Amino acid sequence: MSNGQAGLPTTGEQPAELVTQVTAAEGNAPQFTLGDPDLTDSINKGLAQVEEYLLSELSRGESFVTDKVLHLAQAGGKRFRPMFALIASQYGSKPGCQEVIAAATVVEMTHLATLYHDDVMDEAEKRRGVDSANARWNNSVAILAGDILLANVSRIMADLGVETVAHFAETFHDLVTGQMRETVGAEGRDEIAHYMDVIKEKTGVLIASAGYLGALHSGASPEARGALRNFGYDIGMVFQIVDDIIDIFSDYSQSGKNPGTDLREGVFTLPVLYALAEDTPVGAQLRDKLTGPVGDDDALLAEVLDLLGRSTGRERALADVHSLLAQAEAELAKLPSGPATDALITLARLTVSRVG
Ligand code: GRG
Repeated sequence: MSNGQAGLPTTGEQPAELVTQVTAAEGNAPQFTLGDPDLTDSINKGLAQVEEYLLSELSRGESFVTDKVLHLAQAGGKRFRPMFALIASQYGSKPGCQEVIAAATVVEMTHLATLYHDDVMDEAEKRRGVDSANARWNNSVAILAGDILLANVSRIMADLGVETVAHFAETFHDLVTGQMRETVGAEGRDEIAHYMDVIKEKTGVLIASAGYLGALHSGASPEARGALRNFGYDIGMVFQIVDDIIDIFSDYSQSGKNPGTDLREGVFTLPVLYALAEDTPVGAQLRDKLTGPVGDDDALLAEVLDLLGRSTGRERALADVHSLLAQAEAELAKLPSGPATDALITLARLTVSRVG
C-alpha cells in the first residue's frame, strides 16, 4: 500500500467536461480548478486561509520543535482533504467560515501526524519528495514531531466544540486501529475483507472526517453531513485501491514510480490478493513464488509482475473500484444538485481515471 503518493491526475486524463486540476506552487496553497468559476474562487480562497492558519499554528513553540513540525507541511502535498472539507462546507449556510477553515486545518494536521508516524513504521526514506523526518533526523524525533502535531490538533479542536472532539476521538481510534490491523495481519481472517477494513480505516476515515466536519461547521443538515461522510469513505478507498493497482501495473513513465514497491516490502494489496486466490495455473505459480517480501530479488519481481499481468487481479480490483465509485455517486445523489456536487462527481471519476 503505497499511501497515495502518486498524486491526483493531470487534466490530460480527465473524463468529464469539468476540469479539476491541482498545481502546487512553491510556498503557496495548491490551486484547484473546479469547473464553476465562483466555486473555484471560493475554494482557492479557503485553501489559502487554511495554508496560512496551518503554518502559523505549526510555528508555535521553540525553533528546535517547529523546524521538525513544519518540515512536511512545507514540503507540499495535494491538500486534498482540506479541499474536500471546503467543498463540503458549500452545503451549509456558512461555506468557508472560520470554523470550517479551522476544521479543514485540523484534518490536514492529523493527516500530517499520521505521515510522520507511518514513515517511522515503514522506515520510509522519502515523503512528499523530501527526506522523511525519520531519515532526516531519527525515529524518535519523527514520532515526537507527530505527537506535537496532535497536540496542535487538540488545541484547535477545543475551540471547535465537543461534537468535533468526540468525532475526532473516533477518527483517531479508527486510524490507529487500521494501522494496528495492518501490522498484525489478517490472523486467519479472509484476506480481502482484511484489506478492505485496513484501507477504510487508514485512508477512508480521515477523508470521511473532512467531508463530515466541513459540512458540520458550515451548518449543513445531518443528511448532507452523512452523505458527505459516506462519500469520503468511498472515495478514500477508491483512491487507495487505484494507488495499489498503479503500484503493480504501471511503469515508471506512467506513474513516476517503479512498479512493485509494495511487493518488495511484502505488502500484498488487492490485485495481488485476488491473483493469489485464483484457482488457475497462474494462481498456483504465484502461490508458489510469492511467499514473502520480494526484497532486492529483481528476477523474482519480474516473474511475479509477469504472472500478475496474466492473472485476473487487476480486473477484479477494478471491479471493486467501480462498485465503490457507484456507491460514492449514490451518496452524492442525496445532495442538492449544483456546482459543488458536480465538482465532487468529477473528482471521484478523476480518481478512477488513472487506471480506467
Ligand atoms: C497519529 C492519529 C495517528 C495515527 C497513527 C500511522 C497511523 C496511525 C496511521 C497511518 C495512516 C496512513 C498514513 C494512511 C495512508 C493515507 C494516505 C493515502 C496517504 C497519502 O495521502 P495523499 O496522497 O498525500 O493525500 P499528500 O502528501 O498529497 O497529502
